[in-house]
Amino acid sequence: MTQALIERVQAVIVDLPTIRPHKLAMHTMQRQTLVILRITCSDGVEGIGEATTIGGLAYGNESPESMKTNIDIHLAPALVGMDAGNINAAMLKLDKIAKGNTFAKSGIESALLDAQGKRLGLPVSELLGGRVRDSLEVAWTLASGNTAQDIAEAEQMLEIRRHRVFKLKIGANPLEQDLRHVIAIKRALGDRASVRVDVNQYWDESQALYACRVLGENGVDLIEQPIARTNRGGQVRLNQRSPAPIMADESIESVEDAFSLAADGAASIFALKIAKNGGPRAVLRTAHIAQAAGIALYGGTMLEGSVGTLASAHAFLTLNQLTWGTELFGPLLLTEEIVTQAPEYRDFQLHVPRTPGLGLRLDEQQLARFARR
Ligand code: MUC
Ligand code: MG
Repeated sequence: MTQALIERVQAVIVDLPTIRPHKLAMHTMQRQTLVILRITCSDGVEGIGEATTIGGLAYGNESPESMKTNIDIHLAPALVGMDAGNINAAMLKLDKIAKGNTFAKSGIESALLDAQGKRLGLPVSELLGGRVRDSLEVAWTLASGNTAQDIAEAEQMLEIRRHRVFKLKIGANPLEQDLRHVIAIKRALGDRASVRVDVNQYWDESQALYACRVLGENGVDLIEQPIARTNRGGQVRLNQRSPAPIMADESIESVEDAFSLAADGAASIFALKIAKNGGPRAVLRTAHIAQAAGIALYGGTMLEGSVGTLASAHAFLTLNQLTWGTELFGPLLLTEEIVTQAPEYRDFQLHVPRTPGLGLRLDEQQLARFARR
């Protein structure tokens, strides 16, 4: 096979409406903004990827606009002319010229994997060593901000067999109000569903010590990122005392963070996100650290659209133990698609076909319609 070179790297900002406002502690989403990567290669193959965050700069330290600027000005020129099939060399070069920027790098790594998969006729999961499953359990986030509406939404998801695991976004309201909200939802759903919470760092340690006990005693299965990522001592103490397991999310901003969290014993579950690590290959390095440390795994999301969701899914399909399932529901939060065939959700799972690359094609009309001008 002749060598294919990277000819062009494009980043397109796309704004898509959501099915309802999505309330997180730090931000209420009225829409989602995706950064779609297109990498054109000299053999005519195009790889697609996605670099997506939540709420501009409210969640992570890259915004859609900064990702596009950094890709256009720094990352794309460094890649042009490189061997498109040597993903190691390409990502090492990006690590050399750009510190951090894991969201942008994740979109690029995904697009290079998609291109190589298409070139070789292999799904990305097979490029990553081979899948050990074809589908993934998918949780749904209840985040309407209203207890009765959240219960009705959960009942509907159970009824249509789309989700039986629910994550509740809390932290912004007074503590007792949030606790009442969670307990009411858990009581309504009972043993028919797993109920978990994500505090997005909004409690201090004193609140978390109390709240984790109350939630654990009321049947909540998992507590995600209760306190600030910077309070490592507090995370270690909570991990020892909470009756419900503690999951690290924002605490992991890199593979190195994952290592030091594991070394400190600061969480018993890791939320894996391609964006926080620098791509589908990078996230597996975090997964391997967790596995070696006896930390359980959960397939997280930055609420990506279909491209980023499938890039994550291909990586997660290669993991033997995914004890806590995934939350790869991003496309279902959006009212519009930018790929020709939407990912398939049925029987509580996301089903990932064995088509080459990520297995997706961009819908050019939809992309043009929603691309930011
Ligand atoms: C987060 O913090 O986990 C994941 C699901 C959701 O609703 O928000 C995200 C972000
Ligand atoms: Mg989270």
